[in-house]
Amino acid sequence: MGSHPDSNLHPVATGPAKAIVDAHQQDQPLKLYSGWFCPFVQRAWTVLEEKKIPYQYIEVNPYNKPQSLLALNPRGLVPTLQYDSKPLYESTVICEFLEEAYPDHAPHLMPKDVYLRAKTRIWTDFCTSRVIPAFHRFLQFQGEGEGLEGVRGEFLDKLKEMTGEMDAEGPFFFGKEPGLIDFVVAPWVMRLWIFDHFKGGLGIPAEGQGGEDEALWTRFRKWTKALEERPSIKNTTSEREHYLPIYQRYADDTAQSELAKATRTGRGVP
Ligand SMILES: N[C@@H](CCC(=O)N[C@@H](CS)C(=O)NCC(=O)O)C(=O)O
Repeated sequence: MGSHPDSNLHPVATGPAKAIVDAHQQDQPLKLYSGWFCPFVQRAWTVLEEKKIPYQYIEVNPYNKPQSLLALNPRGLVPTLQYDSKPLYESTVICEFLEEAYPDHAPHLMPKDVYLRAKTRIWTDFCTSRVIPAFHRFLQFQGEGEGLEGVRGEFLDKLKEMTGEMDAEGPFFFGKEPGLIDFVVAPWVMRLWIFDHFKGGLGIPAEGQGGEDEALWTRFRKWTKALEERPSIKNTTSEREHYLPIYQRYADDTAQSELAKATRTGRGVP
């Protein structure tokens, strides 16, 4: 485990996320075992921040698993939560749990409307089973030309499909206020810049150039802007330079087999 390439990743949160980490070092009954770089962590972390739930932030490297993490979660994944001395894991489960366990903490992120609650779960699953895999197929694709356009197009299709489900006005997925679905997808939206860095651009048409998809891309931009400006999301994000070496390995093809293995065993990769 110590030999995993990411066991050497930057050890701590930086930039805006550092201030939040520093402010959550005090002992609390609720503990978040976290990796600053992990998008699955960011789902749970933004929900804790949104709801101003008291928690203690504990940085661990899940590629160099400390006993304290393994004792709570034998698979050693982050995020892992310690609640009342009991362990909890799986980011989407944690998000729903926080919503239910702290009913007095506003904002309420699960819609009141039962249909929108169901829709939250459908698009949460779509994010996990469609958007994230397409994100990685695009990032890992080697070469240029038609093949690259193919994986890029496939990823953009997933974003378009999801955008088509949003409230027409927004700016958030279901309207004026953000909900759980926004925080479930936001970590990958916050990482879209890596495609500019590694793949010559994400490829979303410039304003006015979207043809028949212009309205969809306008709506998508409105959504991403609202996410990027949301303090809970902005302030749980670290400096770009420290994410780069992690994504570099996927973009360089050196992490193909890790991704395949992680996918087979139901784990995620950053
Ligand atoms: N399905 C999990 C995925 C969490 C996950 O895979 N986290 C990664 C870091 S981004 C991890 O802990 N990896 C350690 C490992 O694969 O051993 C969730 O949603 O919480």
